[in-house]
Amino acid sequence: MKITRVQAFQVLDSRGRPTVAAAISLADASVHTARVPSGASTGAHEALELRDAGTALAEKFYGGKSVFAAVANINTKIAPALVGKEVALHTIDNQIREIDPSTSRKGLGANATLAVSLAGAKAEAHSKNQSLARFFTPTGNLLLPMPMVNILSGGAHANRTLDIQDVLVLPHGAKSFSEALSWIVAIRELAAVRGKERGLVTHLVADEGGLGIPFDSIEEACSFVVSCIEGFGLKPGVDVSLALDIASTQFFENGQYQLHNAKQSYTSAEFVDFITNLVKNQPIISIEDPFAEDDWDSWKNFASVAPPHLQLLGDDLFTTSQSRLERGIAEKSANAILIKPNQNGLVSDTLRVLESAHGAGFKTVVSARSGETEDSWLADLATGWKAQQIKVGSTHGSERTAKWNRLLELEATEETSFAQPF
Ligand code: 2PG
Ligand code: MG
Repeated sequence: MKITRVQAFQVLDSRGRPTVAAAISLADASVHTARVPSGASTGAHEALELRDAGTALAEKFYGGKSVFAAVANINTKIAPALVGKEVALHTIDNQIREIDPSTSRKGLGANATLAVSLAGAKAEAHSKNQSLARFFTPTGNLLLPMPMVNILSGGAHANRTLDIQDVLVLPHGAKSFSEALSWIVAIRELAAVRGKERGLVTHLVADEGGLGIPFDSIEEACSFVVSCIEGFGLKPGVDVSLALDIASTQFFENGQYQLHNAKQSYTSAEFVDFITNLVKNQPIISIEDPFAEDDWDSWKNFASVAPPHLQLLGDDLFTTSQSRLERGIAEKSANAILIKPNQNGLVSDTLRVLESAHGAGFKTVVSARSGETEDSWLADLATGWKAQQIKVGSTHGSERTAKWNRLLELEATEETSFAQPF
Protein backbone atom coordinates (compact mmCIF):
# COMPACT_ATOMS: atom_id res chain seq x y z
CA MET A 1 0.00 0.00 0.00
CA LYS A 2 1.37 3.42 -0.95
CA ILE A 3 2.22 6.34 1.32
CA THR A 4 0.15 9.35 0.25
CA ARG A 5 1.23 11.92 2.82
CA VAL A 6 3.68 12.49 5.66
CA GLN A 7 2.80 15.35 7.97
CA ALA A 8 4.54 16.39 11.18
CA PHE A 9 3.33 18.76 13.87
CA GLN A 10 4.21 19.88 17.38
CA VAL A 11 2.31 18.44 20.36
CA LEU A 12 2.83 18.50 24.14
CA ASP A 13 4.33 15.85 26.40
CA SER A 14 3.38 15.04 30.00
CA ARG A 15 5.57 17.85 31.35
CA GLY A 16 3.78 20.29 29.08
CA ARG A 17 6.82 20.61 26.83
CA PRO A 18 6.68 20.48 23.05
CA THR A 19 7.48 17.25 21.26
CA VAL A 20 7.22 15.87 17.73
CA ALA A 21 4.30 13.96 16.19
CA ALA A 22 4.35 12.50 12.68
CA ALA A 23 1.36 11.18 10.72
CA ILE A 24 1.71 8.85 7.75
CA SER A 25 -1.35 8.59 5.49
CA LEU A 26 -1.90 5.59 3.26
CA ALA A 27 -3.78 4.98 0.02
CA ASP A 28 -6.74 3.48 1.91
CA ALA A 29 -7.22 6.87 3.65
CA SER A 30 -5.96 5.55 7.00
CA VAL A 31 -3.67 7.79 9.07
CA HIS A 32 -0.98 6.48 11.45
CA THR A 33 0.41 8.91 14.00
CA ALA A 34 3.29 8.51 16.44
CA ARG A 35 4.46 10.89 19.17
CA VAL A 36 7.94 10.82 20.67
CA PRO A 37 8.91 11.08 24.34
CA SER A 38 11.65 13.13 25.96
CA GLY A 39 14.01 12.52 28.89
CA ALA A 40 15.14 14.76 31.76
CA SER A 41 18.13 12.78 33.01
CA THR A 42 19.47 12.42 29.50
CA GLY A 43 22.80 10.75 28.84
CA ALA A 44 25.51 12.68 27.01
CA HIS A 45 25.74 9.95 24.37
CA GLU A 46 22.07 9.92 23.36
CA ALA A 47 21.08 10.77 19.80
CA LEU A 48 20.33 14.46 19.28
CA GLU A 49 16.98 15.79 20.46
CA LEU A 50 16.59 18.82 18.21
CA ARG A 51 15.10 21.86 19.97
CA ASP A 52 14.77 25.45 18.79
CA ALA A 53 16.67 27.24 21.58
CA GLY A 54 17.88 30.60 20.36
CA THR A 55 15.02 31.48 18.05
CA ALA A 56 12.80 34.34 19.19
CA LEU A 57 9.56 32.34 18.90
CA ALA A 58 10.91 29.38 20.88
CA GLU A 59 12.35 31.55 23.63
CA LYS A 60 9.16 33.60 23.96
CA PHE A 61 6.59 30.79 24.10
CA TYR A 62 8.38 27.59 25.05
CA GLY A 63 11.48 28.57 26.97
CA GLY A 64 13.62 27.48 24.03
CA LYS A 65 12.12 23.99 23.98
CA SER A 66 9.91 24.08 20.88
CA VAL A 67 10.60 21.58 18.09
CA PHE A 68 9.61 23.49 14.96
CA ALA A 69 12.94 22.73 13.28
CA ALA A 70 12.47 18.98 13.79
CA VAL A 71 8.91 19.26 12.46
CA ALA A 72 10.18 21.18 9.43
CA ASN A 73 12.86 18.54 8.80
CA ILE A 74 10.11 15.95 8.50
CA ASN A 75 7.84 18.05 6.32
CA THR A 76 10.50 19.37 3.96
CA LYS A 77 13.25 16.71 3.94
CA ILE A 78 11.78 13.32 4.88
CA ALA A 79 8.23 13.59 3.52
CA PRO A 80 9.23 14.22 -0.14
CA ALA A 81 11.44 11.11 -0.05
CA LEU A 82 8.61 8.88 1.23
CA VAL A 83 5.41 10.00 -0.51
CA GLY A 84 4.50 7.59 -3.33
CA LYS A 85 6.60 4.73 -1.91
CA GLU A 86 5.18 1.40 -0.70
CA VAL A 87 4.87 1.55 3.07
CA ALA A 88 7.57 -0.53 4.79
CA LEU A 89 9.52 0.20 7.96
CA HIS A 90 12.82 -0.84 6.40
CA THR A 91 12.31 1.43 3.36
CA ILE A 92 11.44 4.37 5.61
CA ASP A 93 14.43 3.83 7.92
CA ASN A 94 16.75 3.39 4.92
CA GLN A 95 15.52 6.66 3.40
CA ILE A 96 16.10 8.46 6.68
CA ARG A 97 19.61 6.98 6.95
CA GLU A 98 20.33 8.21 3.41
CA ILE A 99 19.31 11.75 4.29
CA ASP A 100 21.12 11.68 7.65
CA PRO A 101 23.78 8.96 7.87
CA SER A 102 24.96 9.98 11.35
CA THR A 103 24.18 7.60 14.22
CA SER A 104 23.55 10.65 16.44
CA ARG A 105 20.88 11.81 13.89
CA LYS A 106 22.46 15.23 14.12
CA GLY A 107 21.31 16.16 10.63
CA LEU A 108 17.57 15.75 11.20
CA GLY A 109 17.14 15.33 14.97
CA ALA A 110 16.31 11.98 16.57
CA ASN A 111 12.92 13.34 17.62
CA ALA A 112 12.14 13.85 13.91
CA THR A 113 13.54 10.51 12.73
CA LEU A 114 11.91 8.43 15.47
CA ALA A 115 8.47 10.00 14.95
CA VAL A 116 8.50 9.03 11.26
CA SER A 117 10.04 5.61 11.89
CA LEU A 118 7.39 4.74 14.50
CA ALA A 119 4.55 6.05 12.35
CA GLY A 120 6.00 3.90 9.55
CA ALA A 121 5.98 0.78 11.73
CA LYS A 122 2.36 1.46 12.70
CA ALA A 123 1.42 2.08 9.06
CA GLU A 124 3.12 -1.07 7.77
CA ALA A 125 1.46 -3.13 10.53
CA HIS A 126 -1.90 -1.71 9.42
CA SER A 127 -1.17 -2.55 5.78
CA LYS A 128 -0.70 -6.16 6.91
CA ASN A 129 -3.79 -6.11 9.11
CA GLN A 130 -1.68 -6.59 12.23
CA SER A 131 -1.34 -4.84 15.54
CA LEU A 132 2.10 -3.31 16.13
CA ALA A 133 2.97 -6.12 18.57
CA ARG A 134 1.87 -8.77 16.04
CA PHE A 135 3.84 -7.05 13.29
CA PHE A 136 7.02 -7.92 15.22
CA THR A 137 5.83 -11.37 16.41
CA PRO A 138 3.54 -12.55 13.59
CA THR A 139 2.98 -16.09 14.92
CA GLY A 140 2.94 -17.86 18.28
CA ASN A 141 2.30 -16.36 21.68
CA LEU A 142 3.09 -12.73 22.34
CA LEU A 143 5.40 -12.33 25.34
CA LEU A 144 4.03 -9.80 27.82
CA PRO A 145 6.88 -8.10 29.70
CA MET A 146 7.46 -8.09 33.46
CA PRO A 147 6.69 -4.55 34.67
CA MET A 148 9.41 -2.64 36.56
CA VAL A 149 7.42 0.06 38.32
CA ASN A 150 8.38 3.24 40.09
CA ILE A 151 7.20 3.66 43.71
CA LEU A 152 9.53 6.42 44.99
CA SER A 153 11.02 9.13 42.81
CA GLY A 154 13.95 11.40 43.46
CA GLY A 155 16.79 12.95 41.51
CA ALA A 156 15.94 15.01 38.45
CA HIS A 157 12.32 13.75 38.45
CA ALA A 158 11.34 14.88 41.93
CA ASN A 159 13.32 17.91 42.94
CA ARG A 160 15.97 15.65 44.52
CA THR A 161 13.78 14.41 47.40
CA LEU A 162 16.08 11.38 47.18
CA ASP A 163 19.66 11.32 45.93
CA ILE A 164 18.84 8.54 43.50
CA GLN A 165 16.20 8.75 40.77
CA ASP A 166 13.93 5.78 41.45
CA VAL A 167 13.08 3.01 43.87
CA LEU A 168 11.06 0.60 41.74
CA VAL A 169 9.59 -2.85 42.26
CA LEU A 170 9.68 -6.01 40.15
CA PRO A 171 6.75 -8.36 40.96
CA HIS A 172 8.52 -11.46 39.63
CA GLY A 173 6.41 -13.87 41.72
CA ALA A 174 3.19 -12.89 39.92
CA LYS A 175 1.69 -15.43 37.57
CA SER A 176 0.21 -13.01 35.04
CA PHE A 177 0.70 -9.46 33.87
CA SER A 178 -2.60 -8.33 35.37
CA GLU A 179 -1.76 -9.92 38.72
CA ALA A 180 1.66 -8.21 38.66
CA LEU A 181 0.06 -4.84 38.01
CA SER A 182 -2.53 -5.30 40.77
CA TRP A 183 0.28 -5.97 43.28
CA ILE A 184 2.06 -2.81 42.21
CA VAL A 185 -1.03 -0.67 42.53
CA ALA A 186 -1.52 -1.97 46.08
CA ILE A 187 2.12 -1.33 47.03
CA ARG A 188 2.01 2.19 45.65
CA GLU A 189 -1.23 2.98 47.45
CA LEU A 190 0.20 1.72 50.72
CA ALA A 191 3.35 3.77 50.15
CA ALA A 192 1.20 6.89 49.72
CA VAL A 193 -0.71 6.15 52.96
CA ARG A 194 2.46 5.40 54.94
CA GLY A 195 4.13 8.48 53.51
CA LYS A 196 1.32 10.51 55.08
CA GLU A 197 1.69 8.61 58.39
CA ARG A 198 5.31 9.69 58.47
CA GLY A 199 3.99 13.22 58.70
CA LEU A 200 4.52 13.91 55.03
CA VAL A 201 1.01 15.08 54.40
CA THR A 202 1.78 16.51 51.03
CA HIS A 203 4.07 14.35 49.04
CA LEU A 204 5.13 15.38 45.60
CA VAL A 205 3.83 13.33 42.67
CA ALA A 206 6.88 13.22 40.46
CA ASP A 207 7.35 13.43 36.69
CA GLU A 208 6.68 9.72 36.23
CA GLY A 209 3.81 9.49 38.72
CA GLY A 210 5.97 8.14 41.56
CA LEU A 211 5.89 9.47 45.12
CA GLY A 212 8.45 12.13 45.96
CA ILE A 213 8.75 11.30 49.67
CA PRO A 214 11.97 12.72 51.11
CA PHE A 215 14.53 10.30 52.58
CA ASP A 216 18.04 11.14 53.67
CA SER A 217 19.49 7.78 52.83
CA ILE A 218 18.99 5.28 50.02
CA GLU A 219 18.79 2.42 52.55
CA GLU A 220 15.95 4.15 54.38
CA ALA A 221 14.01 4.59 51.14
CA CYS A 222 14.55 0.91 50.26
CA SER A 223 13.40 -0.24 53.72
CA PHE A 224 10.28 1.90 53.39
CA VAL A 225 9.30 0.22 50.11
CA VAL A 226 10.13 -3.22 51.57
CA SER A 227 7.75 -2.48 54.46
CA CYS A 228 5.01 -1.62 51.93
CA ILE A 229 5.60 -4.93 50.10
CA GLU A 230 5.29 -6.77 53.43
CA GLY A 231 2.34 -4.65 54.46
CA PHE A 232 0.40 -6.07 51.54
CA GLY A 233 1.30 -9.63 52.60
CA LEU A 234 3.93 -10.27 49.92
CA LYS A 235 7.45 -11.57 50.50
CA PRO A 236 10.29 -9.21 49.55
CA GLY A 237 12.84 -11.02 47.41
CA VAL A 238 10.41 -13.87 46.72
CA ASP A 239 7.24 -12.27 45.34
CA VAL A 240 8.46 -8.75 44.75
CA SER A 241 12.03 -7.39 44.69
CA LEU A 242 13.45 -3.91 44.52
CA ALA A 243 14.98 -2.33 41.44
CA LEU A 244 16.92 0.93 41.73
CA ASP A 245 17.71 3.53 39.10
CA ILE A 246 20.66 5.26 40.71
CA ALA A 247 21.04 7.65 37.72
CA SER A 248 24.47 8.41 39.12
CA THR A 249 25.63 10.51 36.16
CA GLN A 250 23.39 13.19 37.69
CA PHE A 251 25.48 13.41 40.88
CA PHE A 252 28.94 12.52 39.58
CA GLU A 253 30.68 15.86 40.08
CA ASN A 254 34.42 16.57 39.83
CA GLY A 255 35.25 12.88 39.85
CA GLN A 256 33.21 12.16 43.01
CA TYR A 257 29.82 10.60 43.65
CA GLN A 258 28.10 13.31 45.72
CA LEU A 259 25.07 12.17 47.72
CA HIS A 260 23.73 15.58 48.70
CA ASN A 261 20.85 14.47 50.98
CA ALA A 262 23.06 11.93 52.75
CA LYS A 263 25.85 14.56 52.85
CA GLN A 264 28.40 12.00 51.67
CA SER A 265 30.94 12.04 48.89
CA TYR A 266 32.64 8.96 47.42
CA THR A 267 35.50 8.26 45.06
CA SER A 268 34.75 5.74 42.30
CA ALA A 269 36.38 2.91 44.28
CA GLU A 270 34.45 3.86 47.43
CA PHE A 271 31.20 4.03 45.49
CA VAL A 272 31.77 0.50 44.13
CA ASP A 273 31.95 -0.63 47.79
CA PHE A 274 28.89 1.44 48.69
CA ILE A 275 26.81 -0.18 45.91
CA THR A 276 28.18 -3.64 46.80
CA ASN A 277 26.94 -3.22 50.38
CA LEU A 278 23.61 -1.76 49.31
CA VAL A 279 22.72 -4.77 47.15
CA LYS A 280 23.87 -7.08 49.97
CA ASN A 281 21.61 -5.42 52.56
CA GLN A 282 18.40 -5.00 50.57
CA PRO A 283 16.30 -7.34 48.37
CA ILE A 284 17.53 -5.63 45.21
CA ILE A 285 17.35 -7.66 42.01
CA SER A 286 18.15 -4.94 39.50
CA ILE A 287 20.37 -1.87 39.65
CA GLU A 288 20.50 0.73 36.87
CA ASP A 289 23.29 3.24 36.26
CA PRO A 290 25.07 2.73 39.61
CA PHE A 291 28.07 4.44 38.00
CA ALA A 292 28.38 7.42 35.70
CA GLU A 293 28.06 7.18 31.93
CA ASP A 294 31.81 7.26 31.24
CA ASP A 295 33.12 5.64 34.44
CA TRP A 296 33.66 2.35 32.58
CA ASP A 297 36.21 1.09 35.11
CA SER A 298 33.76 1.20 38.01
CA TRP A 299 31.17 -0.71 35.98
CA LYS A 300 33.71 -3.41 35.22
CA ASN A 301 35.00 -3.54 38.79
CA PHE A 302 31.53 -3.85 40.25
CA ALA A 303 30.41 -6.41 37.63
CA SER A 304 33.28 -8.69 38.66
CA VAL A 305 32.09 -8.79 42.31
CA ALA A 306 28.30 -8.38 41.89
CA PRO A 307 26.07 -11.27 42.98
CA PRO A 308 25.20 -13.41 39.96
CA HIS A 309 21.43 -12.95 40.40
CA LEU A 310 21.73 -9.15 40.14
CA GLN A 311 20.62 -7.43 36.95
CA LEU A 312 23.23 -4.76 36.23
CA LEU A 313 21.46 -2.43 33.86
CA GLY A 314 23.02 0.23 31.64
CA ASP A 315 20.95 3.27 30.63
CA ASP A 316 23.17 6.36 30.33
CA LEU A 317 26.09 3.93 29.92
CA PHE A 318 24.71 2.42 26.70
CA THR A 319 22.15 5.01 25.46
CA THR A 320 20.70 2.32 23.16
CA SER A 321 23.80 2.67 20.99
CA GLN A 322 25.23 -0.32 19.12
CA SER A 323 28.85 0.73 19.59
CA ARG A 324 28.51 1.43 23.32
CA LEU A 325 26.69 -1.86 23.84
CA GLU A 326 29.49 -3.69 22.00
CA ARG A 327 32.06 -2.10 24.28
CA GLY A 328 30.00 -3.11 27.33
CA ILE A 329 29.75 -6.70 26.10
CA ALA A 330 33.50 -6.86 25.41
CA GLU A 331 34.43 -5.35 28.78
CA LYS A 332 31.75 -7.27 30.72
CA SER A 333 30.54 -3.96 32.14
CA ALA A 334 26.93 -5.05 32.72
CA ASN A 335 24.47 -7.86 31.98
CA ALA A 336 21.43 -5.87 30.88
CA ILE A 337 20.54 -2.85 28.77
CA LEU A 338 17.74 -0.31 28.95
CA ILE A 339 16.22 0.16 25.51
CA LYS A 340 14.88 3.65 24.83
CA PRO A 341 13.95 4.19 21.17
CA ASN A 342 14.48 7.96 21.34
CA GLN A 343 18.06 7.54 22.56
CA ASN A 344 18.67 5.86 19.21
CA GLY A 345 16.31 7.53 16.75
CA LEU A 346 15.16 4.68 14.49
CA VAL A 347 12.92 1.69 15.19
CA SER A 348 14.97 -0.78 13.15
CA ASP A 349 18.28 0.30 14.70
CA THR A 350 16.78 0.12 18.18
CA LEU A 351 15.60 -3.42 17.45
CA ARG A 352 19.09 -4.30 16.23
CA VAL A 353 20.56 -3.13 19.55
CA LEU A 354 18.01 -5.21 21.46
CA GLU A 355 18.75 -8.29 19.35
CA SER A 356 22.51 -7.86 19.80
CA ALA A 357 21.97 -7.64 23.55
CA HIS A 358 19.90 -10.85 23.56
CA GLY A 359 22.57 -12.50 21.40
CA ALA A 360 25.18 -11.69 24.06
CA GLY A 361 22.98 -13.08 26.85
CA PHE A 362 22.02 -9.64 28.14
CA LYS A 363 18.58 -8.98 29.59
CA THR A 364 16.63 -6.09 28.06
CA VAL A 365 14.24 -3.56 29.59
CA VAL A 366 12.25 -1.47 27.12
CA SER A 367 11.75 1.93 28.73
CA ALA A 368 9.61 5.04 28.52
CA ARG A 369 10.99 8.52 29.26
CA SER A 370 10.11 10.90 32.04
CA GLY A 371 8.40 13.14 29.48
CA GLU A 372 5.83 10.94 27.73
CA THR A 373 2.66 11.16 25.67
CA GLU A 374 -0.58 9.20 25.64
CA ASP A 375 0.81 7.09 22.80
CA SER A 376 1.12 3.39 23.69
CA TRP A 377 3.50 2.05 21.03
CA LEU A 378 6.10 1.21 23.69
CA ALA A 379 3.85 -1.57 25.04
CA ASP A 380 3.60 -3.13 21.58
CA LEU A 381 7.35 -2.88 20.98
CA ALA A 382 8.22 -4.46 24.35
CA THR A 383 5.79 -7.29 23.68
CA GLY A 384 6.51 -7.85 20.00
CA TRP A 385 10.27 -7.66 20.59
CA LYS A 386 10.16 -10.18 23.48
CA ALA A 387 12.07 -7.76 25.66
CA GLN A 388 10.83 -9.52 28.84
CA GLN A 389 10.78 -6.32 30.93
CA ILE A 390 9.21 -2.88 30.57
CA LYS A 391 9.71 0.33 32.56
CA VAL A 392 7.07 3.00 32.20
CA GLY A 393 7.26 4.96 35.48
CA SER A 394 4.47 4.61 38.02
CA THR A 395 0.80 3.64 37.79
CA HIS A 396 -0.40 7.26 37.92
CA GLY A 397 -0.72 9.60 34.96
CA SER A 398 -2.55 8.84 31.70
CA GLU A 399 0.72 8.87 29.77
CA ARG A 400 1.80 5.94 32.02
CA THR A 401 -1.52 4.09 32.18
CA ALA A 402 -1.76 4.27 28.37
CA LYS A 403 1.07 1.72 28.28
CA TRP A 404 -0.21 -0.46 31.14
CA ASN A 405 -3.71 -0.44 29.66
CA ARG A 406 -2.39 -1.44 26.24
CA LEU A 407 -0.61 -4.41 27.86
CA LEU A 408 -3.84 -5.36 29.64
CA GLU A 409 -5.61 -5.15 26.29
CA LEU A 410 -3.05 -7.44 24.65
CA GLU A 411 -3.40 -9.88 27.57
CA ALA A 412 -7.19 -9.89 27.15
CA THR A 413 -7.38 -10.10 23.38
CA GLU A 414 -4.32 -12.02 22.12
CA GLU A 415 -2.64 -15.36 22.81
CA THR A 416 0.05 -14.36 25.29
CA SER A 417 2.55 -15.70 27.82
CA PHE A 418 3.94 -13.69 30.72
CA ALA A 419 7.71 -13.26 30.75
CA GLN A 420 9.65 -14.69 33.72
CA PRO A 421 13.06 -13.01 33.44
CA PHE A 422 14.00 -13.72 37.08
C1 2PG B 1 15.59 6.86 33.16
C2 2PG B 1 14.42 7.61 32.54
C3 2PG B 1 13.10 6.98 32.84
P1 2PG B 1 14.61 10.09 31.78
O1 2PG B 1 16.55 7.45 33.63
O2 2PG B 1 15.62 5.64 33.12
O3 2PG B 1 12.90 6.77 34.20
O4 2PG B 1 14.43 8.96 32.92
O5 2PG B 1 13.59 9.83 30.74
O6 2PG B 1 14.45 11.40 32.48
O7 2PG B 1 16.01 9.91 31.24
MG1 MG C 1 17.72 5.51 33.95
